[in-house]
Amino acid sequence: MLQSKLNAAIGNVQHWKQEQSTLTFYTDIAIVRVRLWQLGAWQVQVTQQHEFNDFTYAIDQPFEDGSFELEQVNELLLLKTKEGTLEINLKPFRVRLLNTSGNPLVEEDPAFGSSWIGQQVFHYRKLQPNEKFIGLGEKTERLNRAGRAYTNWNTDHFGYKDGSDPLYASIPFFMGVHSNGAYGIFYDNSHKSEFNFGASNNRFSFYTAYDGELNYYLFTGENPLAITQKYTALTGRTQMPPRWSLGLQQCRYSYYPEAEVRMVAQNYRSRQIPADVIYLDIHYMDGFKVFTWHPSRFPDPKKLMADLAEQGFKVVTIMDPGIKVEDSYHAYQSGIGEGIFVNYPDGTPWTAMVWPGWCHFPDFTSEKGRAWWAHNLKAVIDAGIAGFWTDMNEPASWGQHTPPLIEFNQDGHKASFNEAHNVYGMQMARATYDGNLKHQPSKRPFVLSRAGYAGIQRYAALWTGDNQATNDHMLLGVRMLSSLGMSGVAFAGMDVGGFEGEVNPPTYARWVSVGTFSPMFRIHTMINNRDTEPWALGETTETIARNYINLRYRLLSYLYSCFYQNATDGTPIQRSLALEYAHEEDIYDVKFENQFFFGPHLMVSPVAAYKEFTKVYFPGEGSDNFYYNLWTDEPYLSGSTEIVESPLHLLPVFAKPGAIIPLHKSIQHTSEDPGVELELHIYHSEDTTNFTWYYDAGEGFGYKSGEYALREIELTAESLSISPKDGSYEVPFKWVKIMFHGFENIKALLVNGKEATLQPEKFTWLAGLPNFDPLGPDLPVPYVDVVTTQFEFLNDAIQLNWQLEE
Ligand code: NBV
Repeated sequence: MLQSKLNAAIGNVQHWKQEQSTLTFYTDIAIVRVRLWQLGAWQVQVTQQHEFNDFTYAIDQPFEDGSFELEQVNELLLLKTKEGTLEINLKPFRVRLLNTSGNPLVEEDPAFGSSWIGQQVFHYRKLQPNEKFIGLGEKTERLNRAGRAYTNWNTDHFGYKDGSDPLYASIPFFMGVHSNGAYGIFYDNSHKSEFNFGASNNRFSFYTAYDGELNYYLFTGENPLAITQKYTALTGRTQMPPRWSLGLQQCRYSYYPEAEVRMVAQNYRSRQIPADVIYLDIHYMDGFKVFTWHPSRFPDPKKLMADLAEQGFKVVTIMDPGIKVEDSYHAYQSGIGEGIFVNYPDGTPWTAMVWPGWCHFPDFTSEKGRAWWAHNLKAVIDAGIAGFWTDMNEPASWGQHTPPLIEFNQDGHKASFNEAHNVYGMQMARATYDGNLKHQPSKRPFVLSRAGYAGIQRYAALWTGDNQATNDHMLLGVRMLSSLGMSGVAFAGMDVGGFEGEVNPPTYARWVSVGTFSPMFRIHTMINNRDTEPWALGETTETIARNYINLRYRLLSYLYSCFYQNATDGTPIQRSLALEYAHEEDIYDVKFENQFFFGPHLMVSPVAAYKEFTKVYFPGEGSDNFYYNLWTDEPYLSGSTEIVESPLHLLPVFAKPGAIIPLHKSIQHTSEDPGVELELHIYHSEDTTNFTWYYDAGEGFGYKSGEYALREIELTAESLSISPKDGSYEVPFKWVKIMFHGFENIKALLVNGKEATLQPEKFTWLAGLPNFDPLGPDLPVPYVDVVTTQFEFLNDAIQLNWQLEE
């Protein structure tokens, strides 16, 4: 292998060959393999070794050939598909991806292309005019990453700031957008890598990995959403989570002893604030040793879990990877006995300091290590624990400078720390996921991980780590969740209320409102901080929090349907406006970049607690349709910018034109009966819109053999159709009530061909706020005037038609 101190360019193609649909190029100093995956990705793999490294944790499916037409024009190869052309220049070797009109979407820098400095590989891409860069998973800063650079190296970053980098998870996938269209690139290499989007230069953007192959996948599609869908076809999608994990989750560092846990549960129920999950942070363990219980704090875990289950609570426990070096500790003994720890090259285990003291670390990259972990989970699951929270799995240890010579099995492909580091956390999550399936095969696993790599979404949800209790952090968290969503990790949340620092009541109230519209909704705070349960910050805060949490529960079937969509095609739950409106410049503006869609039909404009007014951009330039303020039904034209009121109790949320939003009654937890009535809120649009409503048992795998209920809903300005029920699941809802918003003077309503009547109704999304402070401001909750019609929710097709008066 050639190794140069200076830049060594890939050079010219000396010869090339085609075997079926795989092209292999032999350049002056490298070998390149180009192939098309049927799911719609070009894979370009570049090595200076004799063989390609096909081992990856990111992808868990076999390669299937896609088809393309090959044409050679002198030194150019054109690989054509119906989505565009991959153009390969032979002298020197250069790749360009062209759209269907022949314009470049992404092209290697003509001068530098792919090259090396020593072991470090580089990929230089020409900057396109006004190119925007989005994605890259859990990264701080702006929606548009142009002009910035980032490092991928999973890092425990307590109290990080906007601008801190790297954080806990590495997802080397981003998308580029410019006037020729959108493309995505996933660089599958777990070594430390860097992404430079035109930082400190105006000539190119580039990627570099400190070692390993240049192995990238190129995607294109009509918009970034279509690209995210393809990226998740490659790296996998989150399966249907248990419904309870979509309810409110309450955490703190740490609830103990068990009386405190009971008190939290009791408070939720007596105050009628819905919640499903309580977390146990590290103090539940004996000396912070995983798989143990603190004897006096939690003397009878089984009984505690059983009692909490009676109240409708699930318990999730934290799991840290470090296993204490202690002769009498069973996990240490069996870990040593079975040889599952990460070792130095001389065969002695690597030892580092974490919570329990000196620890060894299971090698989660070995089947043996994962099986050992999964086996040990049994006792915890038997105690009634419903889910697992894998923390510190970057892996973190005091000092954070692990000697890189330690060795990992990497499923038979031995790796140093440099290569295994970024996948370690994901493999811990995988071991935990597999252990759950093994010990309770009829339950859907819930794993929440801090660290991750591309593909983590197959095993775990992510949360954004140790944030700070400020408005800015709340908004930063929103951007991070939107970025994670477009990078494949749809099931994600942030510490609501903030982890580091003391939250003030208004910030907390606003954060709970925002958390209501996050894919995962978990309140958490740091040890020694003030309490941050919804009742701990005063009555006004409690009432606002209750209002939004109730709304979260009313929206559960909507949210659950969004998770179904995500499991089916990778569409994120929380969606940056860039996914569908990438070419509208305003969405990247600092004023609007935090806005997101919650599912297909709600748009949220998160705003700092102290702001009573905010500017909102309504995407959809050129359309005559209106968004509707969720609380007031006030209309706003697509493509416009408006100032909207945002008092503390009213987070700006809007129904999209043509929104279809199912609601059921609020419940105290997800195993409670949601009642017999489904409300369907529909909003006027001149265009046809759709929603796939999905429901099932919320637990288990019956849905995989048909035990689900799926209804395709289609709305036009003058009709609503609901497809016959698909699937065998009997939903609790016997009645459906349609609530019309923004339809002017409906007449001649027919339900399944029969004349039906409309009832006027005053509707409110939020309950009223009692005025606790006689001198304080009144907080009125708006009511909207709607007309409604109600009928039986039959399994057959349902068709509504009406006319609108001119
Ligand atoms: O286990 C304690 C915390 C946990 O609460 C937090 O959510 C993690 O991100 N953990 C980190 C360990 C250290 C916190 C200073």
